[in-house]
Amino acid sequence: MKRALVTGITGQDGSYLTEFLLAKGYAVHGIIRRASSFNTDRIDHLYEDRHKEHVNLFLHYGELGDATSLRRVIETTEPDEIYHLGAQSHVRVSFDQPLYTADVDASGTLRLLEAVRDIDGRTGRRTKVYNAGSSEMFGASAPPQSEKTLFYPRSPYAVSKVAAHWFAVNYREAYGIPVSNGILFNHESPRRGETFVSRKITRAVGRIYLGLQESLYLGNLDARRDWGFAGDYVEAMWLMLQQDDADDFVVATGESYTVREMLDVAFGHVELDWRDYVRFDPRYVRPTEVDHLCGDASKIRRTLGWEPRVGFEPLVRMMVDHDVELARGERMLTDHGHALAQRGLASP
Ligand code: NAP
Ligand code: F7E
Repeated sequence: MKRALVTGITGQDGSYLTEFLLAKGYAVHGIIRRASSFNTDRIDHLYEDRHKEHVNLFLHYGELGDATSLRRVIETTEPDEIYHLGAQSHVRVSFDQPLYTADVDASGTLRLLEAVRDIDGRTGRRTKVYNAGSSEMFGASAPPQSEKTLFYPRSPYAVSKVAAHWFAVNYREAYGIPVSNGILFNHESPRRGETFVSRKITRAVGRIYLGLQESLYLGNLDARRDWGFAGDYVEAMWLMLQQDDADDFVVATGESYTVREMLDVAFGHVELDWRDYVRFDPRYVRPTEVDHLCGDASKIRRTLGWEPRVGFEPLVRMMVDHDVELARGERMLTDHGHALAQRGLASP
């Protein structure tokens, strides 16, 4: 049985990847952060009591800022494959917390690679590593963006991801660690964090449709993104680690749409006109924006046979359907006198 270790297992991608790996027969170990409230919602449906006989999912406390915990978890779990997904992943927030973002996203990746370098050097193991890179690294470089496109990062998040990318390349070349960089374009799902624009929109559509919210405040509606489905993208991560030689790959659909077009599809799905509800709030505009990302994923299509299955419109409709159901549940609660959680409304 292969063993995988996943950093960021409680995130959107961590949850889809864990489902995928468990279905392939892996034992999956995940690193979670201690929090004052439960932060395992996205993987609760996969978790089994450790005391049962056949358990394949194990959680360990750790932190990307804490090299000792990373090292200890890698030493005790002896993974064949590490999927490094943990990060402060919000671009807007990275302008508010640049040092923290750099520490977790850039230095955190380096801490992980250092642990692998030492442990593999001592034991003779050959641990494969996937590093979660981002299309944000291309930033101001014109589309279509491929593995050959120059990085021109436009936020502390993107700069940190560029550093992590080059740390990974350097550790591959210097120490022979088989680390692959995935350069993934935006990917969304009903499990997407509620402060990213797609989910912020679809949550609002559900609540507006059910009479729980009056308006939706957004920033720049002209930004274009190449939006795919997270469930498709975790397969690409796994495919990269099934190769003998580590390499870097762009993962994208090859189509891009504006935030405005996403509003058309999302509100249109419940027959509402977004112009009646969407308002502008300059708080959501970034000091430096990334205007247009559209990926050229021909390398991974050609060499690993990966294809996206879910297109833009079905993706947005899937998310709206999910969030209308969620809002129905909230509506029932408010009808019975419970207060509605407002946290989604104060989002970056
Ligand atoms: P996400 O939902 O924000 O999940 C991030 C994960 O990282 C969570 O499990 C989070 O834990 C964990 N984490 C954050 N800070 C940490 C720290 N200091 N120590 C340990 N763990 C920490 O992100 P995602 O959408 O799944 O993305 C996965 C990875 O791909 C990230 O590296 C992201 O930057 C990158 N990426 C994402 C996209 C995309 O469109 N989704 C595109 C390109 C690249 P908590 O649950 O406790 O917060
Ligand atoms: O913004 C615009 C915003 O926050 C998309 C992360 O997963 O993908 C993600 O980063 C666009 C931007 O994603 C609001 O200005 C307008 O142009 O959903 P987002 P992102 O910044 O592209 C990349 C690939 C990652 O690697 C990241 O980890 O939408 N926008 N109004 C808004 N964005 C937000 N969040 N909120 C707004 O109100």
